Amino acid sequence: MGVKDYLISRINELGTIHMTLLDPDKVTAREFRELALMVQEYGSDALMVGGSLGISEGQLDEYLSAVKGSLKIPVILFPGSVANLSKYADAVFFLSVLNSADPYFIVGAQIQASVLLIKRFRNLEPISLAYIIVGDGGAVGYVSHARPIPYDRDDIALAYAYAAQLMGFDMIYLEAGSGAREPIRPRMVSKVKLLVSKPVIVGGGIRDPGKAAELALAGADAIVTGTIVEENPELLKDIIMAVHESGIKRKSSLKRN
Ligand code: 1GP
Repeated sequence: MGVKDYLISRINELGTIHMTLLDPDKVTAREFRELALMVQEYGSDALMVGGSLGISEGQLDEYLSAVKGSLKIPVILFPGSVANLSKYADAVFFLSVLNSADPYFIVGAQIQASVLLIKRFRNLEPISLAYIIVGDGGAVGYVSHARPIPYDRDDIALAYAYAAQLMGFDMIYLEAGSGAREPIRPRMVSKVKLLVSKPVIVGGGIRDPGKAAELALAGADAIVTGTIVEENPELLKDIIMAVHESGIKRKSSLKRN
């Protein structure tokens, strides 16, 4: 089974899945391996690898080759630039920053990356992703020249998400930015989910189980956490549990109605 199909089947099974984002630039190769094995043990459903401020291909290869073979969960690249590809990953989020003001981040980098995917990284499964930046936006918002959607403008987020679905993206990511002071609001997630059928991933600034549960109950198909794994692994365990429990709760209440 491909990675996209795996993610969709986990979402169908659990209601909401959890993915951990690790930034190789913030940890050593050894820490990376330990953290990757730990999040798998805690029940995270996939490992995303990337960062907005530069990782070299050599560094990615070094870090990923050290975990290849020991991980059962898929490794999905979450590239901040075209240099962030590695043959040691299973898939790549082929992302377009839909609300960037610079066409390079919407389609320019993707053209460069697709040449690399055709010529050098044929084993990497591309999963197309509409990346929509909201609120704080964090480093990724700054670097990709995004015009972040205000936290309370559900209507604008909805317009972007529906456009993304019509354009044929596999998945939609509502991103508040790594370390955001406030995560995406549950109301925005539930409105988007009412309209779109593609999986909706939510991330940025989620650092407690309560918030993660609210977002899962609002309909998020996947919750991403990054920073917390470095800061408080025990809390990450509780977040993963809260995501899965709330996802299953939402799923069973949908079945009843
Ligand atoms: C960033 O959404 C992710 O792309 C993770 O954000 O580091 O705030 O968990 P955090």
